[in-house]
This record gives sequence, C-alpha cells and structure tokens, in this order.
Amino acid sequence: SSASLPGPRAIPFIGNILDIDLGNPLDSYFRLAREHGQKEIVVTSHELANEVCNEKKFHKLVASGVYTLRQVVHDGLFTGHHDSHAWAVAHRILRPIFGPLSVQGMFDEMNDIAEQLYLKWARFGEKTAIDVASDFTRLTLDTIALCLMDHRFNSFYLNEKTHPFVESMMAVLGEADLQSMLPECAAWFRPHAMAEFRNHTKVLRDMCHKIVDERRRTPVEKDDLLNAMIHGRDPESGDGLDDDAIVDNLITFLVAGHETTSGMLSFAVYYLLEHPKALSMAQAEVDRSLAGGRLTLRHLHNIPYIDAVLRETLRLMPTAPGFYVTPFHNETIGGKYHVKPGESICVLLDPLHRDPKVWGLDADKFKPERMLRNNFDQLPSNSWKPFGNGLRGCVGRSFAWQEAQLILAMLLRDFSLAKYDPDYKLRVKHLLTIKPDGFKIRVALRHGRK
Ligand code: MNH
Repeated sequence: SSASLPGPRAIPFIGNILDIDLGNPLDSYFRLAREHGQKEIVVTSHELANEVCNEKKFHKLVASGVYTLRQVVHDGLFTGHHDSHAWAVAHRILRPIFGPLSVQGMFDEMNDIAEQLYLKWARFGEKTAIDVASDFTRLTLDTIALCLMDHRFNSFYLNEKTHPFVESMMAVLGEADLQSMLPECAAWFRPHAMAEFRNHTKVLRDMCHKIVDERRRTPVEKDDLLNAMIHGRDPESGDGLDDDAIVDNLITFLVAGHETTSGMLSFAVYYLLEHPKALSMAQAEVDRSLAGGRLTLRHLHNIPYIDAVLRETLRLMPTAPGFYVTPFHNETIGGKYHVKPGESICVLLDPLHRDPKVWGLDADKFKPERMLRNNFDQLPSNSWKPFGNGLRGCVGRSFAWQEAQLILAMLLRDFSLAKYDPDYKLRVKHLLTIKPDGFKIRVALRHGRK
C-alpha cells in the first residue's frame, strides 16, 4: 500500500501558492470536491523534482488554472494536453520562430518599445514615483504584440488607462484562477460571473480574429509569428492551423509572453535596489561593455553579470510559480509514494529553488555570483526550473531573455535608480504569475544622457 503523503492536504493552486492558508479547511473542501477525491502531490525538494522531470516516466498535466484557461484558448500551446495533435502541430510550426537566431532578428522591434520606456522615464524627472510593474507590463505587452504580429498596442500613450485587451485579459486570468479553486458545479451558482467571463473571452478572441483577417487582406512580407501561423505547415502531418487555432495561440502568446517577463524585470530591479553592491557591479559591467552609442545585439552577448542577476531573480522569484506533471504508468517516487497516471504532481518552484541541499544555508539570499556561467553550468540537473521542463518547457525563453537583457542594460546604462519609498517591504501579488505589489522607484538620467 501507498505510504501516506506528508504535508498539508489542501494544496494551493499555482496562482496563490504563497498566500493561501494551508490549514484552511474550506480550501480543502474545494480542492477535494474538484479533484473528486484524487490526491494531489506537491514536490518541494530537488531530489523529487529530479525524479518527476524525467520525461521517460512523467509528462505535463494540464491542471488547475492552466486547465480552466482551456475555456479561453482550448488546445493552444500552453493549454494543450500532452497527447494532443493540435499541440504537436502548433509546436512544430511555431518553435522555429522562437529559436535564438529568429529572436535575434526581433532586436530592432524590441528596441523600438524599449526606447518608448526610455523616453517616458527620462522625462519624468527625479521626483516622480514610477510603478515599475505597470510600466514593465506596458513594455512587455507592446513588445510581444509588435514582434509577433506587427500590432501596436501603444500602451505608453494610454497614460494611466489600461488597454481594453489587458483589462479583459486580467479579468479572464483572475476568473480562471478563481474557477480552479471551485468545484465545477459552482458555475451554476455564478451565472453573472460566467457571463462576464464569456464576454471578456469574446473581447480577446474578436480582437485577435480581426488581426488575422487584416493580415489575410493585406499580407505583410515578414517572418513573424502571425505569418508562420497563417502559412506554416507541419512537416510531419502536413497540417496547418485554422483561424480558431491561430487565435488560440495568439492569445496564448500575448498572455504567456508578457506577464512573466514583466514580473522578472520588476523583481530584478527590486533585488538590485535592495543590494547596492550587486547594483554597482551590474552598472560597472554595463558601462564597461556598452560604453556609449546605440545599444546593439552584440552588446547583449557580453553582459555575464546581468545574466546572472536575471537567473538569480528567477530562482528566488520564479514568476511562473510551478508546473504540473503526471506519470505515464504507475510510479513510485521518493522510494515510497505511489502515483497513478492522471494524478497530479505539482513541482513547486519556490521551495525547489531554495532547497538547502543544492543552494546551501544562504539559499534565501540574493547572490548573483552563484549564477555566473561556471557555477550555473555545474548546478545539478533539474535544480533551476523557472522555464518548466523538457518538451513542454517555455518556448519563449530566448525571447524573454533577450528582452530582459536589453531593458536592464539600457536602464542601468542610462539611469540611476532608487527606491521611491526607502522603507518599501516586498509584497507579492499573484494572478497565475507573481509580481511585486506597489513597488515604486525614482529615476534620474546619468551624466551625459539626454
Ligand atoms: Mn513561457 C511555457 C515560464 C516567457 C510562451 N513558460 C512555460 C512554462 C513555464 C514558463 C514554467 C511551462 C508551463 C507548464 O509546464 O505548464 N515563460 C516562463 C517565464 C518567462 C516566460 C518564467 C519569462 C521570464 N513564455 C515566455 C514568453 C513567451 C512564452 C516571452 C512567448 C513569447 N511559455 C510560452 C508558451 C508555453 C510556455 C507558448 C507553452 C509551451 C508548450 O507547452 O508547448
């Protein structure tokens, strides 16, 4: 018989991992009702994570908030079940677009939006409070839309208003998150919320359908994602994506492609301002490598300390806080816990990334040095998993990295940064992904910049 599983019975769903009350009996009730009595396992150590990341034995499970999002984006890349043909077709057609070389070709467009952020911050002057997470969200959303489908959200020109697409997206994410906690039958008792959910879903889908129609009417000669989606054929099956599948994936990329990256940038700035020595190391590296003049792709290949800052940021604040897997066949993990196919195993990144057996007793400390290339390459496998696992790992990783490098390099080269409220204490906000809440900074142009 199965050894009994340690730890609390109620397992937080991805979105609220850090603030949910593990002892809350109401939550246990929802959880058990939703899971029809199935157990859910949470993996929090490197030893177990290493076992369940073995793709010969385990595969992605679409569970929790990812599952409820299927109502919006169906078999899109992020939400497709592991054996889905639609996922495999989209994966083979779209993956090349996110390869490192293809992403390098998006540099100028990334830089276009980066300059909009620069201009906004440069004009603010030292006294203005800048809400880091909201400006980074403008930045990453505009960047993904421009790079992927040649569409401009122009979020920096909407002042403090939120773009209608973002508003609907937030509503949909929040609702998907909430639904993942409720038993399925709860929908019957929440007709108003469900109607709102459908309305917001329609806003997202209509907008993307319009972009696809527009592209079909006026073709653009460009190797962007939208063209790949419209014209690409799967080399294996010969299948392409129909318009509904294209819309599923456009929404997927717009959502997956900006929340996590803006969170990473916000936490990186937070950690740098908390650690003046790391800040001056990063700034010195940028001054050395970039000198003056226009930032180019070449510069981004030569900022190892900034790369380490970003890796260390994602270790402590993995902006996608976990992922789910399940075994192909009956398995035993940790030498004693039996798991059946379909039972969910959540790989929870916060504790994994702080496992003292891997990271030592100062695991909670922000120390970019431990992530410099040589040290990073020597980490045990599956100890740092912010981009998920294997075949179902993040397809946008190079994209996110290049964007984050560009922004950090530009900000550090051109601005001096300071906390707006010197006593700010980190609060983390969750909505499928995590972000620092209410974190504000002040910036001033460094000498010689204008
Ligand atoms: Mn991304 C999958 C984290 C940036 C598009 N991403 C994943 C997974 C994690 C993840 C974790 C695996 C989820 C799971 O197993 O259920 N992603 C990140 C982080 C960043 C990020 C931490 C930034 C930092 N992601 C991006 C960007 C894009 C993107 C940028 C798009 C341009 N991610 C995806 C897609 C998937 C994914 C699409 C689903 C891939 C698949 O299953 O085929």
